[in-house]
Amino acid sequence: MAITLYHCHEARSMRSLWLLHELGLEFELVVMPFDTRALRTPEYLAIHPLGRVPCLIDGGTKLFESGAITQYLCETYDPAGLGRSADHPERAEWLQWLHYAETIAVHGASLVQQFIVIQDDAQRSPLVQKLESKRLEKSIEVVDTTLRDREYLLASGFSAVDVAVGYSLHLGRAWTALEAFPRVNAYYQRLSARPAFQTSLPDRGAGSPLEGRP
Ligand SMILES: N[C@@H](CCC(=O)N[C@@H](CS)C(=O)NCC(=O)O)C(=O)O
Repeated sequence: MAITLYHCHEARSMRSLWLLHELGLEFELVVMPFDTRALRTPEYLAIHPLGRVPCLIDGGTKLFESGAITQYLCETYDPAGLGRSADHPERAEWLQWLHYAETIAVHGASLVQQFIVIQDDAQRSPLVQKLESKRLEKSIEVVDTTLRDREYLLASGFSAVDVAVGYSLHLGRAWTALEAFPRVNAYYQRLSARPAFQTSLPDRGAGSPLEGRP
């Protein structure tokens, strides 16, 4: 069955792209500019009702929400590998981290809005910037504590939730230095060295909103 992923460079859809590469699946990639003029066309709104990314089409199945896409891809194409089935002892933890990835990312996304999307200085809010930065740091601290006794989020090793949270750290590091969290920093280095992660990054100058950030 043909898989298509709608993606903007270094957006939440990077989770789905990175996972598709980890799973070694064949797919068509549709890269869209991170720009409402491209994302809110009637054609794309018919695919994703909010005009956001990611959206995945797999034959007759159409899915948005990166967490749902992670779970769907694991359950459909890799039940015993990067996912954790309903009867697996690590299932609850796997689900927790899958969704915790968004807890981290919403703060990064809010900072993207504050520093990149809002272009008029007068419209930016130093208070929101301060609050969101602090909440981002706190959410990363939880990952740092978890990594005290393990290399990946699950004790059994690398799984799809490292892709989900790994993307959130990739986004978060644009706004807060991961060096302040030594275990998270080492974890991010391990994740970002993976060929599937590297393949999911845009070429320089390809127009990512994070371009020019650390
Ligand atoms: N919770 C959703 C978030 C989707 C989302 O907001 N994506 C952002 C990119 S990171 C987007 O498409 N923004 C474009 C816009 O809001 O115009 C997910 O994980 O898929």
